[in-house]
Amino acid sequence: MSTLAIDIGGTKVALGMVENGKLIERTQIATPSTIDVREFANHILSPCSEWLEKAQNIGISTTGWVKPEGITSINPDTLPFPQPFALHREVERTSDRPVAMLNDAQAAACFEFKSHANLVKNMAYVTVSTGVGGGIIIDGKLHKGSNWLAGHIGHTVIDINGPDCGCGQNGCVEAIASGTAINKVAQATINPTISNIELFELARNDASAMAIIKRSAQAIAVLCTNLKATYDLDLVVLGGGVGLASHYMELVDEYIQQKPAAFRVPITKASGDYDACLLGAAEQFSLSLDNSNAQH
Ligand code: BMX
Ligand code: ZN
Repeated sequence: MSTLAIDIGGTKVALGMVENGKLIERTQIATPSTIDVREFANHILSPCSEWLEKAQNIGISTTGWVKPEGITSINPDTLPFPQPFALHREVERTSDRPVAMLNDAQAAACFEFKSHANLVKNMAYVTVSTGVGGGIIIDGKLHKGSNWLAGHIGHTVIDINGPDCGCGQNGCVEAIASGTAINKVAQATINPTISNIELFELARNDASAMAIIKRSAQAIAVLCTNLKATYDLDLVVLGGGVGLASHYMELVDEYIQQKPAAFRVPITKASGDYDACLLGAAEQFSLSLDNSNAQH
């Protein structure tokens, strides 16, 4: 089976051809700034017209709260979708292919679970990227909640006096640990033009740069122990540009190990690496997981 996979993030859109669970072609573009659904769909499909001809179906994973009627922003600072943004319907109309759509981290959780299914039943995928997202697997199934919101762990509050979050709360994990949050602190305290890649390089021998990264890692460790206390997880799988950055997961693990034993949870890097969400987009057409309620 050939699936055109599309992963929409706050910063970039990744596109790929997935055949029998393997990514055989891949490209990426900057996330379009248009809020017109037709323009958005045309823009993201334009680099892959050849792949589209071969694809039997299209799987989309996207930042945002994905409900049957479309995408809504929880944090419009990550990506301001007008609501509801019925991208799946528009892509279906333009491409004449079946389309399934899920939240990015929920999709990645489904993909990552496949590699661990023999050993674990309860697992969370946590992405630390533009925002902080999550997907939760309980008893081998994606936990969706009553209305597909489940997994928006970036918006659990860990500091009641913490910084404002675009979701309307303050002290959310996302407002402290995300790539956007790290960058905000770095711009204010180190150098107004530093990128997160440069910040990680600088942190090798600069204590103030390292302190910014450590604060993020500590917040993610608190998130992981909170998830352990809530769901008694067997495993947390970490992904995203920040989550996969050099030594970041090791830092998170150091903080987890400082917690009482009952709340410690094993943590590992995403087997799909930076493409876990993209592979998760295609995974919606796999029959191996009960995911039949994805938005079609
Ligand atoms: C935000 C939220 C989540 C998403 C997470 C990670 C929006 C637009 N997005 O918390 O739905 O899963 O960011 O998204 O409200 P990413 O863009 O960083 O991958
Ligand atoms: Zn929030």
